[in-house]
Order: sequence, then structure tokens, then C-alpha cells
Amino acid sequence: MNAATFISTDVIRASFSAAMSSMYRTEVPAYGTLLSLVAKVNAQTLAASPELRHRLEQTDTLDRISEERHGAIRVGTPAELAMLRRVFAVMGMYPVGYYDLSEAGVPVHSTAFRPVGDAALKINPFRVFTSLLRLDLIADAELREEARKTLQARQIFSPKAISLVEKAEAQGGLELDDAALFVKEILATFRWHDQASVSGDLYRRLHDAHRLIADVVSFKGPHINHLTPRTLDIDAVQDLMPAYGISPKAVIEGPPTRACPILLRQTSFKALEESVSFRNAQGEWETGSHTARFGEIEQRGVALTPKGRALYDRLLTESRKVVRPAPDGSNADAYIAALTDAFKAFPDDWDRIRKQGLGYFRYTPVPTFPQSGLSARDTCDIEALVALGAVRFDPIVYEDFLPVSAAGIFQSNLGDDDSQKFTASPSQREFETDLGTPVLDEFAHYEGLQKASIERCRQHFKPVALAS
Ligand code: OOG
Ligand code: NI
Repeated sequence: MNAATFISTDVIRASFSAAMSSMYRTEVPAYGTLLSLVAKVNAQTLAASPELRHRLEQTDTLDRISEERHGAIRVGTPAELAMLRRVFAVMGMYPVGYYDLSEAGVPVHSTAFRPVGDAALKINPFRVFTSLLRLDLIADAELREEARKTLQARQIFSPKAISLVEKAEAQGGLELDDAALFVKEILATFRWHDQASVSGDLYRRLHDAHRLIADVVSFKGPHINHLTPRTLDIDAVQDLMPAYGISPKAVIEGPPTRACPILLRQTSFKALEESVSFRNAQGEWETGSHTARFGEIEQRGVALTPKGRALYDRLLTESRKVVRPAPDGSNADAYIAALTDAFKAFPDDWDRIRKQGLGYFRYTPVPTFPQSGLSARDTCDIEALVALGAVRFDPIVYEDFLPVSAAGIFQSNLGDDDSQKFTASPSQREFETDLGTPVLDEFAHYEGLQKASIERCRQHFKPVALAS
């Protein structure tokens, strides 16, 4: 087998992301509307801010934005999760981070499969937030057993999909025809099924335990539940959504509006009520409904260091002590005011964020800088290089998720009446055992990117300094 004829994992991922987007546009037309709105706002934002355009061009990240999105799926068993890990690896996507959603009243824990490393991210940063249902959080033992049996009985991957994953692993890649078939077969795993695989009665009991349990257990497969394009101005999209016939949730999750965006801001529109059918005791189909699929948009900012993240978490908690956002949006203005007020304590210019060690940055040599004037000492000191104007710095984009925001998104889709509570019970160890591998530590990853960029700057100037 000739490795040279294998299709790159980045190309398979880009092709899968495009296929997923086109499928979801057909399944949920409002997603298509959202895509056009985001494209329009992004173009306007770039036209109005040459500085932002320049930064994106300089860092070679302008092109990826129009193609950028994340999706979310929820699976029911450790075996399904472990197989997904193998599926995503064929597309160059690896599990990063652990998210415990139980503390937010959602009986799942999660990771994000995504490309790692600069080159792969630039080509296509497609990510999939992947949750595993925690049956251990269902209190009713009988119902738990029924749910377990139902999940055990299903096979969410086609035999062809499985054999292509095995082939990719054995050969070290896939050739063109196999790669195309792989995309098609895996896409089918995530499509919507309007015929439930459980009876209406079981569906209702699962639904009463938690709406999300019904969503995971009742269907043939883990339908994609949303796809999220990336916008450069989330406030503008939020304001324009109603004019496009889409009604957004009341508040944007995450940090408030800022000159220098940090982490992640997200908003969504409510899940659709969709018609589904269930088999009754006589084996006939009965019509019912299910709400699961929704739309979301996000704006990404700088990745924060542990110190920056601790400050973010503290300020968010402080603001929520003043006002907690009500699911019906009734106190949205008061919440936004409290949030904005709390975040006055977070520096809002890139240099202070950088100097105080709150965010991660990528350093690049300024090509026009005359190298001859540098002393050996300057070239070893990144601060000196920055001060001299020999090196520029750009924020490293946050590629991951935020558990509190994820919980807000989950909640807004569960409806205002869902008050089930679980005790926080993170269990990263079990999750990683089920997954079959540890998840990557996001901080270590960003730190590595920053360090490598500093090293490249040093190398760039070093030979000249030594010669002088
Ligand atoms: C996932 C919710 C989390 C995000 O953007 O934070 C998420 C889900 O609803 O399954 O996608
Ligand atoms: Ni999402």
C-alpha cells in the first residue's frame, strides 16, 4: 500500500464538515438562514474593521472562518463513544477537554473531538461536542435497566462504516474512493430518524426522567442536534435574528461584549418541535412529537491561561450572584448589566491581557524588521523583541467549549419547566476509560503553541545576532 495515495485526514474532515452542513441545511432550514446571516455580518464586520482583517490575514486564519463550525451529538454507551473516537481519528480529530454537565442538571459528560496543531486548525477547525449519557444518574432502577437494554440492542454504525475505520487503521489512511465512502457512511450515522425505536409509553417515561435521556435512548442513532457557524460579531447577529424569522434565546452565554474578545460567546434558537412516530402495543405507528434540534452561533476570542480562566470564572460567578439569567429572559437587561459591570475587572486591551499572563499569544517575526541591529541578549528575550518591534503578537483563538455556556444552551432547549437536578459528580476517569484514551489537556496544548511560536522567533533572529 502506497501511503502517498492516502487522502489527508484534514481533507477528509473538511469534506465531512461540508457534507454535514449540507445535510443539516436540508433537515433544519433555519440553519441555512443562520448561515446566510452570519456570512453577511462577517463580511460587514471585516469591511468595517481593516485591523481585524489584517490580523486574520497575517495569521493565515481568514479563510477558515467562512467554513468554520461545530456540531454536537449525544451517545448512549461506552462502546458507541469508543467507536466514535476511532471514527474521528480517521478525520484527524482528537478528544480535547472533559466537561461535566451533571452540575448543570444535565445527565451527560462530554469531550470535544477536534483537530490539534496549527496546520490542521488552519485547514479546517471542525469540532464535534460529544456527550455520553450517564445512566447512573437515572434514579429509577427499572427505567435505567430498560434504557440500558434499548441502547445495548442498537448498532449506530453501518457495517461498511466500521470496516472502513478498520481499514484506515490497518493501512494508516484511506484512498480517494474509500474516503468518499467513509464520509457518506459516517454522515448517515448522524442523520435524523423520525421513527422512534421505543414505544410511546417508554418514550414518555424516559422523558419524565429527563428530556435528554429520551433524546438519546429513543432513536436509532445519535442525530446531530445542532451545527454552529462562527461569527465575528455575535451581538449584530443576535440583533438581526428576529428580522430573519429566527427567535434567539434571551441572553448571549459567556463573557459580555468587549473590545478584545475572550474565550467563547454563544447564543441559540429554540429547538424545533418535530413530528415523530412510535410503535404502540399493537405494533402500529402512532404520531407524537419530539424537540431536540436547534441552531446556534458563536464568536471566538483569545484562549485564556489558567490564571485568565480563574479570573473569568470568578467574575462570571460574581455577576451571577447579583443576577442569575432567568430562562424566560425576563431579567435579561439586569443580567447583561451585572455581567458587564463584573467584567470591568478583566483588562480589555491585548497588551495588558498578554503582560498580565491572562491569555495565550502567538509571536511572529516582523519580516520588514532589520535584523542587524539586534544584540544576542535581545534575541533571547521575547519581551525585548516585542518592545523593539521585531516581533508581533496575535491572540491564539480559543478552540474549546465552556461548561457553564454549554449548560445554558442545554437548558434553553430543555424548556423552562425542566427542573430536574443532579448532584455534581465529575468522573473524568470513567469517561476516559469508556473513551479508551485520556483526553488532551487544553491548557497544555495552548501553552505548547505559544512556546513553539516564541522558539521560532528566537531561531529567526539567532543566526544574525551570533554573526554580529
Ligand atoms: C451540546 C451542548 C454544548 C456548546 O456549544 O457548548 C454545545 C448538546 O446540546 O448536546 O454544543
Ligand atoms: Ni454548541
